[in-house]
Amino acid sequence: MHAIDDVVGGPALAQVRELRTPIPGPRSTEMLARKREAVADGVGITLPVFVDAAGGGIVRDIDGNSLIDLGSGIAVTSVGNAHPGVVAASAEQLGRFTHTAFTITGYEGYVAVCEALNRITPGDHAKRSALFNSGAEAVENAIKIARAATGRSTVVAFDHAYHGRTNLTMALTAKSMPYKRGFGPFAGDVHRAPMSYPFRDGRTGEEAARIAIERIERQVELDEIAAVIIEPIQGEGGFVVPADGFLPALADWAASHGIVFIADEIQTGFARTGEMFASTHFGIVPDLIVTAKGIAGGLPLSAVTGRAELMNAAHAGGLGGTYGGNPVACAAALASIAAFEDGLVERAREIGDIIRERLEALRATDPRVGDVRGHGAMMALELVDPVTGQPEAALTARAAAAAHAAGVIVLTCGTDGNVIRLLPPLSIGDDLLREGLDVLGDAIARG
Ligand code: PLZ
Repeated sequence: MHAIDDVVGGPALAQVRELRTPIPGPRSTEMLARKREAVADGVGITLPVFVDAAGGGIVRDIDGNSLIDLGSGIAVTSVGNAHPGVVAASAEQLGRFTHTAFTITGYEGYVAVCEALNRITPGDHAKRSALFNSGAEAVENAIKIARAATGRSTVVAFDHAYHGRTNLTMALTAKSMPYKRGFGPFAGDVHRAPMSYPFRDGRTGEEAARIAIERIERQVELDEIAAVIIEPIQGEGGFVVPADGFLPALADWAASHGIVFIADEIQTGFARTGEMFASTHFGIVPDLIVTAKGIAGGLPLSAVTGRAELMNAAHAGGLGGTYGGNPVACAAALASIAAFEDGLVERAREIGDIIRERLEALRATDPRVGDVRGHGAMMALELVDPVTGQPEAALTARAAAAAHAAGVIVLTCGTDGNVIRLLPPLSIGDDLLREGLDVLGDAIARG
């Protein structure tokens, strides 16, 4: 299986795009046939190559093709794939013990990750954290905590929202295909409010917030609302950046009615946007903040962090799970957080400047590039018909496919499937990043 070369991931992997075969190559094609016979069809693969090693800004497949990584999985390997510090800390922990169940016998790593999260998340109030495995599981727990703390049941989520694939988080997620169709009935007591989407609604943040609040207040009694949950910059829904003023107005309204304000920073957290957390861009301090993805350099870990009095509202034994806060994932998280604090926030801004300049140049010359938006290393462009303004999903899919064929991993998103998003690992070099952007530019131009 590792016949190509030495199997060296991380920064030791040669940082060059190189295609030795068409994408997918013969070995990946063979593997895809095995996948079809063994893996449920519901589990898709966007770019059907099988990976041999990854690191820096490169993903190398089993045919020896080296692809430029502009996805980081889905915003997960922000510190870099097989980051040396993460590998060393995880390996050291693996050699000591792999599991105890924190709720049976404790270990320091879990406590240290909670201490770190309490320290680095927005706000200097007293905080507590709890650890879980996936983003969806953490969202579920944030809602449990908000309900326990308020004695209320209703949750408000937004248009274009994505919060996961479990039953409650499917209810919170807006888009039907592919996430929800056929999988209902969904959890109740969820109401949806309009999102601020400046490119489409042209509204100020204050106007958009007023409309959202009016809509909520018509649907449900205020003293029944436990929480509002929102991604400060929406991920799967299209990298929608709300207009300035929207999030603060919403947070103020929530605070004045005893409603818990939950920021889902699963995709935006950990240096990704050029701040440690995206809430900071908008000047808000969430009551609860949900994290996952970038937290542990690729190992599964998620968290809920927030005001001590809310976090402590659930009765002893009310929060848990067999694997939550696995010791190896905690060791990886501590190493990742150390790396984020050692210059990666600044690096995300530099990456953002490079991407923005390139995407703005595309927009200046191609009227189909309707909008360029994002912060730091979380940037996107929205493709539209220049005459009608309608979403151009087919062009988006063609452009992404052309980039893939040329050896650049890009992801699409958006309720209408017409957004190309860029989420490079923060370990990518400038040259590789520029090359990836050039390939993407060509792919759009030819699309
Ligand atoms: N909240 C904001 O971005 C995960 C989903 C990929 P899990 N987004 C990627 C897919 O197609 O399943 C996500 C997110 C936000 C919650 C989640 C859910 O996190 O770790 O996938 O459960």
